[in-house]
Amino acid sequence: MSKLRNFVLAGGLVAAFGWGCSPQAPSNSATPGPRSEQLQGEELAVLTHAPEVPLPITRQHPTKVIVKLEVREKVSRLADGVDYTFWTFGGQVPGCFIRVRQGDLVEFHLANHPSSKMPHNIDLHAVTGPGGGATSSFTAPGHESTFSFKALNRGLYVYHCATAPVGMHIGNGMYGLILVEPPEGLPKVDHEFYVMQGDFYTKGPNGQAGLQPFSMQKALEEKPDYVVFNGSVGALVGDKALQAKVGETVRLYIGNGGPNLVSSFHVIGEIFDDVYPEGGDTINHNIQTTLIPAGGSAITEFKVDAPGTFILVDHSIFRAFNKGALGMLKVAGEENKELYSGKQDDRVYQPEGGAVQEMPGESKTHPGARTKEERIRQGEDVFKQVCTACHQANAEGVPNVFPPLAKSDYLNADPNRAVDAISNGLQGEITVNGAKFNQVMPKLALSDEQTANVVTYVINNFGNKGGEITPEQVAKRRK
Ligand code: HEC
Ligand SMILES: [Cu+2]
Repeated sequence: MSKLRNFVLAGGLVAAFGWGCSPQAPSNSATPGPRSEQLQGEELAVLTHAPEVPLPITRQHPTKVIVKLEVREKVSRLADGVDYTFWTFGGQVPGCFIRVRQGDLVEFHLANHPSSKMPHNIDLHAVTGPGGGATSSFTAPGHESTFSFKALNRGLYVYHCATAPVGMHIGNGMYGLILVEPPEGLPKVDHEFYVMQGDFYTKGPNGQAGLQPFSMQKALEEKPDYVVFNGSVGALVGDKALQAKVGETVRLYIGNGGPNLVSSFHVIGEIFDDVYPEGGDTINHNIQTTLIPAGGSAITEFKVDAPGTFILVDHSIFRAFNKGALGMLKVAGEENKELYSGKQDDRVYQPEGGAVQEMPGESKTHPGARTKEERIRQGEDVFKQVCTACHQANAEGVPNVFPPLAKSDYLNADPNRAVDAISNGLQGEITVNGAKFNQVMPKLALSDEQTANVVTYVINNFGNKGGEITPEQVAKRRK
């Protein structure tokens, strides 16, 4: 008999975990007995907040699993400076991860906190029965409902609220994942993580500060202002990034709550060795991008072979770089130059044997700036063509990923830092206006003239302190 179960029978877990999800699953040192498909005993499910996943089930028999999940309506951060009233299963978006074994009898308790304004319910896609539990679990604020279901089918399933207006309840964050593990369990891996995408519709446009109400109109038009992993912009970046070491195996349980968008889930610089498409049984191999339907899931597995930061995205790429669907997996360890060399060489490319080719008339349209004003004007073109891709058109950057050039204390301390960043690239930790960045800016192939112009443009705009950088200064610095 498992330690965990003894503990439950003594009433310990109920007191220890109550209604919340625990931040991390407790260690489970159960010794499995002989396998049986007879329902035996009962236990309280340990639920976790994303990105944690409860430990694999080592039980060799089905049991009665008691799940206690509490709905809370809660204001929290959607993006920097932007708050939102989330409706949650367990206090966070996505809802707590539930892990049961195929054949388990699940006794589900849904509580709706007295502070809620709305009734809520739950439709678990793992349920075989009308409404997936929805009608049996309709719960007014300050009430608790109970229903049971048998976990007949193995797989990774979405659960969500199905109270009218359904789209609004899901759109406010009411979704999560339940894994029904096969009796033999899943192959052992070093790390399991829980990542769930969702789209959000706010009254103000992306980035507008303050408490943003839900926009029914934008939701109807399927035009989200935010598309995020784990409930907010930046939930999986910086020191909240997923972590692993070179040589380890990683399993991602990925869900998509929608309410509207499907996700083209991709990890930049990684290939999924195995994918269980749509969370079912078949296994596909060597996958770059896997499609996750709204109200659907996928399991991906891969070994991390190279160190570095791997970016999780919805490859509908504006969602990643402009609406928030971006996370990180940081892999620590030794580089393997045979596997991935890094940049080996960079030289001037001169086609047609030597002289740099010029378009006729090009030298006339770019005569070189004679005044500071001309320099600023020409620098603006370079800025729009080159810098905005990362630092954004308003030079505000992207939190945790691209630092702001606007009012940048880092840049204003010495404008030559911009010249150096363009000439040599920039990487390693820097602090800009109090925020830490640890990313890579590639070196850019700009002439001395273009570099002088764009830096002069930047330091004379976006609230920066002014000044001028000339091509001569750039040339000298580059020597
Ligand atoms: C491919 C994306 C990318 C492009 C294009 C790019 N940068 Fe950067 N830049 C970065 C990243 C990432 C950092 C932060 C590097 C770090 O964390 O060490 C950065 C840092 C900087 C910094 C120092 C930090 C700050 O905010 O003051 C300056 C200055 C800068 N870039 C200027 C420019 C200029 C000017 C251009 C256009 C000519 C440009 N960058 C183009 C990605 C980019
Ligand atoms: Cu609801």
